[in-house]
Amino acid sequence: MMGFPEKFLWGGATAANQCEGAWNVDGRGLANVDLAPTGKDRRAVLTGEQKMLDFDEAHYYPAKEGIDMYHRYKEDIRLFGEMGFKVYRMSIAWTRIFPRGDEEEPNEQGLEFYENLFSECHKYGIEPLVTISHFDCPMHLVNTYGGWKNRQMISFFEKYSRVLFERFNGLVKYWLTFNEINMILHAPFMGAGVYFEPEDDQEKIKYQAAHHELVASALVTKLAHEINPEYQIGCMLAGGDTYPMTCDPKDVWQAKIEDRSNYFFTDVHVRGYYPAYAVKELERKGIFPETQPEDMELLNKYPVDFISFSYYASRCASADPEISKLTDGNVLASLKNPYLKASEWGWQIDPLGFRITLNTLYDRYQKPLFVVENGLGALDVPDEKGCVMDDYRIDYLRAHIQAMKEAVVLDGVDLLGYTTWGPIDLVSAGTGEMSKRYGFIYVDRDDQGNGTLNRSKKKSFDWYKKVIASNGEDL
Ligand code: P53
Repeated sequence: MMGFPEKFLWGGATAANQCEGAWNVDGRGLANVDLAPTGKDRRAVLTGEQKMLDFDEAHYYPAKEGIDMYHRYKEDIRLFGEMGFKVYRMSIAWTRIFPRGDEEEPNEQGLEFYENLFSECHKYGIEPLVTISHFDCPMHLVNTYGGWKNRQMISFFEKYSRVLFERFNGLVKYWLTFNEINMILHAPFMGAGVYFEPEDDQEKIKYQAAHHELVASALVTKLAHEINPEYQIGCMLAGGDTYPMTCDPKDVWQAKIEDRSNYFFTDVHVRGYYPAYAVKELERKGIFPETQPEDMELLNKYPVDFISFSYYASRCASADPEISKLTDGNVLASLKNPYLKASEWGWQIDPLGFRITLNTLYDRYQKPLFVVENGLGALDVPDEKGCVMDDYRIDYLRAHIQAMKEAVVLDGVDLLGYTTWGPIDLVSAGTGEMSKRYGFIYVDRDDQGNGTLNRSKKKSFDWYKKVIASNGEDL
């Protein structure tokens, strides 16, 4: 079997709020995700059901210091270079560039930080892949405008994106607009800086906010191509196909409905219009978003260049309300699939589901795909020599890379690259824990913020290096 394309982009992916720290350094402003604590209240904050407008004494906020990558990025990128990364997916903290979000002029210190970081990548031949908003929105825009439920966000985002496209021209080629845009339906404070009042029609607000993000994405896709026609702009979906729990047609239909709630976002991003099923459903429920005359034309004329997505697990759906109650309590709930094993955090391990998802996306759109997150969150315990022997992580990744290879080689899926999630341990988005680790590089820090922050290689470090060096042949 032939292998991956010669120019296949291997690498890893992180997000600003989960690793940079330095939350108030060099002019950075406060962001929504800074206010997500660890512990039992995190979920309600991320979903917008519990208001957290400032830090309080009762909670610990892991994003404030992250893994201090702001001060240690040179060491971290050197290690990525040592593994042979061709691409590094990262995100820009909006609040480093526009600390409040509605200023006229950007913060020069923030721009310099990323300029230096990109130059550091290029020293090692690493191409940056930049997420413009990874669960990230200035708190000033949340407090003053209500986050993405307000249409004015489109122009703040446009201004922010313009600054990035102009300043980093020549340093960056690949951009993603919104990380996991479909997560807005599950965690709208995280995805869109939106929280709710008791009387709110939550569904309506979520789709309104989603509409604003989709229009903003099309608008900056247009802008990017005007500034540099070589720019490649992608959307980003929290991926993973939904299986029916049984072959009862009711379960099959339920799985389709749940898949559509996700693929709605890529349908708009890629095809450039609201799909019929969404128009009908939103109208039926009386929650079709308010639009301006130019919106539909923008969506239509400026679709994305490629589709990126995360894949950790497949999902399961049932039409039986009793069974449907038995979800696992993650931000993204799913039923237990009896055929699959799960991670320590209950995420179901399904490499064939990865091949299936790659095929679904390619069948549906025939556009280039980019896998920008995949990996195993696990409890790593260093042995007596201080080394993490993470064979379980190697097993997970090996099986997923094998499935991805089958999608490329046997099924003909056009795939640009693959970045594992968290090549260096970082703060978990879902739980805020450090102990849910994904890295090839161990970071000495615990869930309470103790530890030296020292970096060390796990067993998987040399394994991934070998995978890249052999272009995915030596697994
Ligand atoms: P953590 C839920 C379901 C799928 C992907 O997640 C998700 C989430 C949010 O928890 O998020 C993505 O850290 C996201 C990353 C995140 C990663 O998956 O909860 O883009 O920011 O860290 C893994 O284990």
